[in-house]
Amino acid sequence: MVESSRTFDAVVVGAGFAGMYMLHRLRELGFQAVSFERADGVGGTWYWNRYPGARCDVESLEYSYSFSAELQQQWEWSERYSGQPEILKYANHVADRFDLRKDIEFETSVVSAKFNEAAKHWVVSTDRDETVISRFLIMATGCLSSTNMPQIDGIDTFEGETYHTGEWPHEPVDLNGKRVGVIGTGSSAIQAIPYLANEAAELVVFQRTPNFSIPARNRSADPAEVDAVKADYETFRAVNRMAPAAIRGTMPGRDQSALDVAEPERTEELLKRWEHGGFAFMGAFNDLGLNKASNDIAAEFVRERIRDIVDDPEVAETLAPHNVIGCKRICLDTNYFETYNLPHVKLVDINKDPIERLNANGVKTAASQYDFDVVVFATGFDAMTGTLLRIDIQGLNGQSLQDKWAEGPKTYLGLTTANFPNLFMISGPGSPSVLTNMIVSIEQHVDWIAACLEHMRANQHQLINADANAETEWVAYVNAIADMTLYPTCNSWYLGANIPGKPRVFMPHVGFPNYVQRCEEVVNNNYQGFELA
Ligand code: N01
Repeated sequence: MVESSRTFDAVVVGAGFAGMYMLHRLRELGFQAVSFERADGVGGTWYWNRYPGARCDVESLEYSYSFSAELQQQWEWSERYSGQPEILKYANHVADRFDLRKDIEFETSVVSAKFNEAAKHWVVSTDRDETVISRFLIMATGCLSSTNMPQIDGIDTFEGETYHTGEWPHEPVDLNGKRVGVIGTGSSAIQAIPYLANEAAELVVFQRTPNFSIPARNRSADPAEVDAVKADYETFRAVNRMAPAAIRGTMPGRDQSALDVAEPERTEELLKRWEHGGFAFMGAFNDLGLNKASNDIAAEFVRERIRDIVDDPEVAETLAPHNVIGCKRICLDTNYFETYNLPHVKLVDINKDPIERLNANGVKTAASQYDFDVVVFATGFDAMTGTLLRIDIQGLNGQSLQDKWAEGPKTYLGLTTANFPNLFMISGPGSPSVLTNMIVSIEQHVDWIAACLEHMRANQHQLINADANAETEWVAYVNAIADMTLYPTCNSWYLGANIPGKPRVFMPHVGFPNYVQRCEEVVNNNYQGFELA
């Protein structure tokens, strides 16, 4: 390992939307910063997730940076929900516009970061055989950036092509006339399957858990709507930040329980939102995420729609989810359920006919052999902690993050973790992150970190460290809020339930406005819960 003489105020790990904005803010404030990025381009999630049909589930006018008035005025989105290529183009535009590339080192992965107590700095090592020194270490590593490959016997024996949706190749994948198998039916699969079915000669989907999906109703951007938003973008953003998920559509449409609205009005409201498309469906009433009886009404409404759409009643029943709607992140689709009416598309319920193994020709289930040219793993991510724990991060007394988080992530505000001084996480576990519009959460975290660094500089503090008690209370608080909702009732990746052996802890903080208020209170109380030295 080459000891570099390079010294920074801050190392930012990652150059996705979080890393890029962090770098921009640090430079604005006059800090010497570098970003290390494992990809050969910016964009993070939107760099890697190039599977056919990849599209954002938050509307374009909301899913964009707000920090630059000129940027948000000048950039034109072409659709209601942006597709991956357009979002990646936007990320590249931002990198160029703010001249970020000169401080981003691409194709460079951070492999370890060790805190030197005597020198009060981080020693950061990369896979380029270099170590650099930095006062601050800022993890902008993303929540869904470590893919999950299922532990299925014989995966390596399959002689066809395999792809993971989260690491889709950059060059086009030709599926024309091929027999394609898809494992998984989460958001990625639900978006990809209609596109894969368009090309493939045969498509077989292996489903473990059916998922709720609402039509996205994507369309071209409406110039009148764009003009109206741009006429007062600040107010538009401010209103969105007040919504529970920092997404306009998640604001309850009426402040009433589904149980307090009589038929036919109740169904009409759900139908109106189904027709409108998107997350607004879950805002129909004020308690769909809180009250099981209300939730059942919305869930049954969606099951009815699936029965309407899917011709074969048996297939419709297999596709109809029976868990709590919204307990896993709700999916938005374009023609997902319709795809199962195509004669060359088949659904296999692996609860009834389990996958035994992959072999040279394809997938062997208990009852059948399915031969494929291509198998697509749409099997998700080791979410929120996966990437952080793949880096050997050591804090005070050489304690590793892996050891500290062996029973689940422990953070204060989802921004810091006790005994890892001067380390910040952007959208870390314990913050709203994945339950929100990620860009809004990212901007809030970056601004909080930037203000903290300024405060430290102004007051000549060298170290910030979360107090262990404040952290314990925070973890309990995050779980207590989650327990007031229906979130913990299913096997979601929010709980780590998708990864065998991962501790089962609800990781994100439910609610954005209440979280922002807590962060502001901490600052106003002179960084309550932190030791500043
Ligand atoms: O991953 P997932 P994803 N055998 O974990 C199945 C965001 N996102 O990539 O549910 C068989 O949701 C697994 O089954 P089960 C969004 O936040 C956003 O689809 O665990 N099957 C499930 O069906 C989303 O929530 C957008 O029983 C196995 C699937 O694989 C998150 O990314 C688009 C299995 C994984 O689903 C993750 O979505 C795409 C096994 N061994 C993604 N292991 C938008 O913005 C796993 N599965 C629209």
